[in-house]
Amino acid sequence: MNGQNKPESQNSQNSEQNSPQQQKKTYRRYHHYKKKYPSQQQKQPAVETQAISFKKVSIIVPLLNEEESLRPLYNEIKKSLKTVNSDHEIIFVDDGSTDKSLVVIKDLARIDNRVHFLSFRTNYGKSAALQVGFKHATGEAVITMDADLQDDPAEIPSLLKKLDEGFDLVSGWKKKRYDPFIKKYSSRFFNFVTRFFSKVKIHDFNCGLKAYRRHVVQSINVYGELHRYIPVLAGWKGFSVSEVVVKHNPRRYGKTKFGISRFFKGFIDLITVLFTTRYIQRPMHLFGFVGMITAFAGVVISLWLTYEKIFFGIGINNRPIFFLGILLIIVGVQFFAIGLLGELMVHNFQNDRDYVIKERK
Ligand SMILES: Nc1nc2c(ncn2[C@@H]2O[C@H](COP(=O)(O)OP(=O)(O)O)[C@@H](O)[C@H]2O)c(=O)[nH]1
Ligand SMILES: [Mg+2]
Repeated sequence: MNGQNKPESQNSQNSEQNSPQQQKKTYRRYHHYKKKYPSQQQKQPAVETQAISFKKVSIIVPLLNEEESLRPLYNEIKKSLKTVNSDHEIIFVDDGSTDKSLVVIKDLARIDNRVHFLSFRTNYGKSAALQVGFKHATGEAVITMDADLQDDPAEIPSLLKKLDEGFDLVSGWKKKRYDPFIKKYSSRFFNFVTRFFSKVKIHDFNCGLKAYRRHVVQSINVYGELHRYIPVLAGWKGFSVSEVVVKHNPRRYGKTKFGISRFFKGFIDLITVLFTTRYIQRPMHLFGFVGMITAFAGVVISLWLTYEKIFFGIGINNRPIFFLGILLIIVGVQFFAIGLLGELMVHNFQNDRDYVIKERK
């Protein structure tokens, strides 16, 4: 019955609309409406686009079991990217998720050909996911962000703007954080120590939200859990690093993937970073220096004991400091030897891959 009524009503509508009288009415109604609500359309300006000199921006999202967040994240990224005048691609790197994350990503990739994804067979870690994402990025600017909506996609334009000022890396700074108490404060401590040792002057090293020029991500090597120290790796290669304050949100879905082990791993990684970036080319400067100081202290102690023995006849063999002297000499020589071995290895593996060339003719 409905089916029969429908065409009738449509017909009557059509005939009414087509009549000149009706057309006039509609016209008047429209103008009446416009007069009554004159600013309706002006109030919602067309989305203002920001002029950015990057032709294409790659958004890299490493993720592990974030099925609920992915769709809202995608929508928010898209919304945010409408405000910049660059083309874009979104690369999801699924790190062996065991929930429906991959299904969601595949769905998104089907409806949007700017969405790409890589899926690992098993969990290799966030650094590995970032590294592989970096390798596949084709944009001149690369943005990384967490998948859990704690990083706000609305900040993308401001990161790009800062990057466009001429910096090589712009890190987000979660000035007001929505994380558990212990994490907030331990993170502050980590950041302080890292800033002190690395001399890279930013506040938040491990913010998921970062923007890079592509040559930066192509010349750094992120593995293990070194993603926490990317600004250090970049800073020490001579890239300019800056930061902008970004909005941080509490986790909306799921739970954090980094437990208490992050604190221990974080410290060990800091040592690795200090070591591999600062001393890898000159191990003798570290080991040789420590070895020399240690051995020198041992020699001073031994000479002093010898002097006392010769001139004052004080026995050596039952004095505890005698053993300390010997120990210091042995340990010092060992440090020295490690430094020498390190130098030999550096000498053998020397290549020019680690030097980042800025310009050439
Ligand atoms: N690729 C990859 N991403 C991960 C892994 N663990 C966490 N993530 C992602 O890294 C981001 C931050 O992780 P999260 O657990 O929220 O850490 P938190 O915010 O520091 O507590 C999220 O997008 C996670 O999905 C992992 O093992 N591999
Ligand atoms: Mg998080």
